[in-house]
Amino acid sequence: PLTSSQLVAKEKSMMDEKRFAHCVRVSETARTLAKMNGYDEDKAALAGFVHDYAKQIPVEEYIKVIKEEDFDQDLLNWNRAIWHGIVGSWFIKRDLGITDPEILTAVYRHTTGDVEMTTLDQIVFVADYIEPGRTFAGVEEARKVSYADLASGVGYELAHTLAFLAEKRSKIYPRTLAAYNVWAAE
Ligand code: DGI
Ligand code: FE
Ligand code: FE
Ligand code: FE
Repeated sequence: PLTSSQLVAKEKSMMDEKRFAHCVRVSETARTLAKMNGYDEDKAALAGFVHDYAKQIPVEEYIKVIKEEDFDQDLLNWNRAIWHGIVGSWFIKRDLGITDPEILTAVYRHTTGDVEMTTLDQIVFVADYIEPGRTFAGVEEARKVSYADLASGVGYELAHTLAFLAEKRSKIYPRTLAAYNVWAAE
């Protein structure tokens, strides 16, 4: 395993400064949410820090890994927005030596959500959405809802992400839709 300064240096080498600053803010927000929800703060902070580790890995490298490793080949029909969580957790294990399944699963699920989400999954999913650098319409409401009740924050985020994607006529990943049905639909 890497020392923490090696881990920070490796992550920094993988992304531009804006993305790195986002990861730091998600880490801090995840720590706050962990404190409020009785979860291990250091673990939440680490999961938040690494959640977008793989966001800027080249598309060709993703395609190679999806083809050569044990991934659902349907992933080839998607893009980095979907890959960087699902395949990103594989890169994090390989490059950062993080093996804690709770952290890897939280990264795996951080973009789409899932039908089942642990407390850490919810923390990373919500922290990514409400970190202080986010400025989209509705983010203040998302913060209010999420700090009042974490699971309600997950529902708010899924409902609004789905509406945002549908408005653009983007393809909805089936797991995003399944998560919406569990966490957001009445
Ligand atoms: O990596 P970030 O930008 O910090 O945030 P993210 O990983 O939560 O989301 C990245 C993008 O993925 C965001 O613009 C919304 C999009 N996304 C989430 N679910 C789906 C999706 N895009 C498509 N096409 N389909 C989905 O189901
Ligand atoms: Fe992400
Ligand atoms: Fe997210
Ligand atoms: Fe993110």
